[in-house]
Amino acid sequence: MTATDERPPADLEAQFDATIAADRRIEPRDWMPEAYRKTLIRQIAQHAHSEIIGMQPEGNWLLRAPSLRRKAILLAKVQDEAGHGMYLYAAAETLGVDREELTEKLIDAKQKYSSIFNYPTLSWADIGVIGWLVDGAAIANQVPLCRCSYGPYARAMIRICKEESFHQRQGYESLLALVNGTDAQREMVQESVDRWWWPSLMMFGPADGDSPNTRQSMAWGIKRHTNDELRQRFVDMSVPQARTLGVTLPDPALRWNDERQAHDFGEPDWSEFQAVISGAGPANQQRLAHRRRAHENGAWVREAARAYADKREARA
Ligand code: BYC
Repeated sequence: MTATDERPPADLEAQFDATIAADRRIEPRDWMPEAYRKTLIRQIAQHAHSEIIGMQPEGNWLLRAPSLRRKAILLAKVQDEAGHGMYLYAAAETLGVDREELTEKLIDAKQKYSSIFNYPTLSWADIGVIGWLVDGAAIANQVPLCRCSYGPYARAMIRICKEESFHQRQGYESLLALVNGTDAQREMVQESVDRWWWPSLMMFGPADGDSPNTRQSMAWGIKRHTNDELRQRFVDMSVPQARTLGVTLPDPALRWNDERQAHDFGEPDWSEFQAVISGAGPANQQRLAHRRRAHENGAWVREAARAYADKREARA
């Protein structure tokens, strides 16, 4: 019996169901339904691609960071994102795909990556705001994934979340420095928040009523909360942080609802979200072209590594 057999003996299916019901982890050696495996590959690959493409908007400011200290921090963060991509591709490989195949799908635009990385980084404040809002949203979304039912993904997420937490703090700290600076610096932060707030809310995915995958992913213990639940958590978390920074979140509908003990907020522009995830966002073409070029430029490294591995194997 292999992991991909269509009709498992009833006991294997029962064992899988019992593992999920008891909130234990499914491991690569365990039988799993094909649809569970495919859902995980889809989500983990999309997540890995996001980490790798996510290096581009921040990498854009490496040569223009305002001080050596800021440059060193940003460099470390961008390198961390590469590491996250690697952990995640490794987790996907335990499901029987290889990263070469996943990379091909990314550069052929056959697999998605997070919508957020299709927006340009236009000012230095964007780097702080990405740390605060984008990494903040990433944490809200990813902490529950540490309890995902698939063991290798859950374990990768524990490590990633620790690093994301540092990323979020460095972003916030960098914004604190700017808002305590000149008027021009404060304006730069506000202008950046105005651009990144709504795309950050979209990171959580479509509204629950329009999310085809949530119900099944929650039944399998892959997702632990719906997209709207996590979006709400993120809004509630961000409002007091915005107050401390002295910035305004660009949503006239945003207000505390005493009855719900949560903030009410406006609706993201879902047509913009659909355009961005279908390849028509402001930087989609540029991001994929850059990734494609990097892949082609790295061909000699892959060839050399392969030749070296073959040589070692022949010697052994
Ligand atoms: N962008 O049924 P739904 C990071 C797609 S990296 C693009 O709700 P699901 C970071 C979705 O894939 C951030 N596509 O889907 C890195 C589906 O399309 P397909 C990445 C999106 O999977 C560097 C369709 O819309 N984080 O944090 O149940 C620096 C319907 O959606 C998006 C992860 O990947 C989107 N925003 O829920 C800083 C976390 N949203 O595949 C930070 C792991 C939805 O059917 N992933 N789609 O063609 C998840 O938690 C879930 O996959 C999502 C979507 C909540 C994103």
